[in-house]
Amino acid sequence: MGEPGTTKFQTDLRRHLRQRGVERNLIRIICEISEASKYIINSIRTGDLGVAGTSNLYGEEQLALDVLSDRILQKRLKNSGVCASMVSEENNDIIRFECGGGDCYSVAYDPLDGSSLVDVNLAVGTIISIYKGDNVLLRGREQVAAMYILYGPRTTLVYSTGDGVHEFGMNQLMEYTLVQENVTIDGVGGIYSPGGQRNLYTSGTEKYVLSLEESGHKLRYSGGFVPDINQILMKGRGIFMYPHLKGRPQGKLRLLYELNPMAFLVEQAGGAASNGLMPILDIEPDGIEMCAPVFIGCCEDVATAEKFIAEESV
Ligand code: AFP
Repeated sequence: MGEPGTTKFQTDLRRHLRQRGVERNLIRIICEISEASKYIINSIRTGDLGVAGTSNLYGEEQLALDVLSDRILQKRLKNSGVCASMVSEENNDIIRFECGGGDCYSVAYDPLDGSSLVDVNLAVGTIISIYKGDNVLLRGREQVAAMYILYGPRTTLVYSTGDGVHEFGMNQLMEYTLVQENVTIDGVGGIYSPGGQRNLYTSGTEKYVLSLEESGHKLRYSGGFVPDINQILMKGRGIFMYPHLKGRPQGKLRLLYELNPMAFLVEQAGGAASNGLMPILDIEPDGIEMCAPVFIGCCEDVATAEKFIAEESV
């Protein structure tokens, strides 16, 4: 709850982080990112929807919004004075900054995940992974915080610093105020989000999806990782997958800026995240561009996925 005399709905992000005893410089990083999101919102609503004429390290064509969102975040992190290094889906290299006294942090981020959905007015998001020190090429288990901002009908911010998952909504003054604490994934069933081309699914994944449908799971897939994961977190049940595909054994989603932060949040909420064989958070990254298959959501559904994948490899 908030301090006496205030309801928890008046608890803003900075106050909440202080109440939870988060380290001062980590509060600074998280609040800088929340401020950056206000400029990203404006660029989504008014910005150029065209291409930037460049491509990212995956060879994917960049949109002007990708580049603009990346620049907004990069500037904020650099000016924070407590960011030692950062890596973005939109850049080819790790960028290093001079870091002042005190604790420093490193950030891996996807500035505008799902940006190709903006021109059809679907929800998109910013995904953030934070490590202590000057290295981001670490297992996801080493993260000290993860967060995302979801630009949908409402703008919401969800974060965890390892002490539960907490949701904030943006009010009319563009401030983030607490909506709910300790979001949990404790149900079974509900929805399933099957990413990737179905005709490229391996036999184990295909059997798994059929089992989900037979158990009454409803298909919910927007093509945006942030809204699709947010739906599972806020409903407290369900499973998202972007599996290994025939001809694409590592799937599509990026370990550093998409899978690790979401796996951190989902595990903090009592769920699970696996590449089909092992927890996402235990994967040793071999480079900033590393991708991995993913099954993420309620523990039971993830365990069932691993069983079908194990049987397929026999
Ligand atoms: P973009 O950021 O290139 O739009 O990709 C979004 C994404 O990385 C993730 O948000 C979705 O879950 C996934 O791609 C959707 O991929 P498919 O379009 O292949 O289903």
